Amino acid sequence: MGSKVLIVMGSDSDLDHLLPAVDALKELGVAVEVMVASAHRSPDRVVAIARAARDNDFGVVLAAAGGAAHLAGVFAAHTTLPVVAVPIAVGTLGGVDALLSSVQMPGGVPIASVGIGAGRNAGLFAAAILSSSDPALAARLEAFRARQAAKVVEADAKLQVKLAGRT
Ligand code: RP5
Repeated sequence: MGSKVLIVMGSDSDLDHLLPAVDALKELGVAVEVMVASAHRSPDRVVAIARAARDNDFGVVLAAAGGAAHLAGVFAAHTTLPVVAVPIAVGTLGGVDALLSSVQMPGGVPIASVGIGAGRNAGLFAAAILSSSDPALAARLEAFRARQAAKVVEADAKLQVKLAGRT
């Protein structure tokens, strides 16, 4: 299985929504590359990147686009790697258009999707996919989850102190 995550976005204007994915992957020691390629403005570029992705050692693709988002579906049509859509909120429909475009793929070439603008979750999910064939990454993901759980306990302890102070 490829070891890297490819983040492809329909426009450089999507970048801010994807930086949390980059940060999450770096935190987990996963190599990530980010590219701009638009399914409607640069269709040949999307096809070329998708067809080469497996040979370029990518194991998971995160495809971010807003509006009538079709980048993830088009990308998935040209690779058998798992593709996860990241619907971006742009324009009047607030990302619901991109979300529905992602989750309502007709049968045959499925993609997964995270929530609207959920870049960090997309990064964490990509790491989880890669961890199925990478024990060292699985261990780092376990440690990340443990740190996260500890923060919840810490928040609860602070809450109890605060509530105890109320009469
Ligand atoms: C989509 O259109 C892009 O992914 C972006 O979310 C949206 C707007 O793109 P720009 O007009 O900012 O380039 O294809």
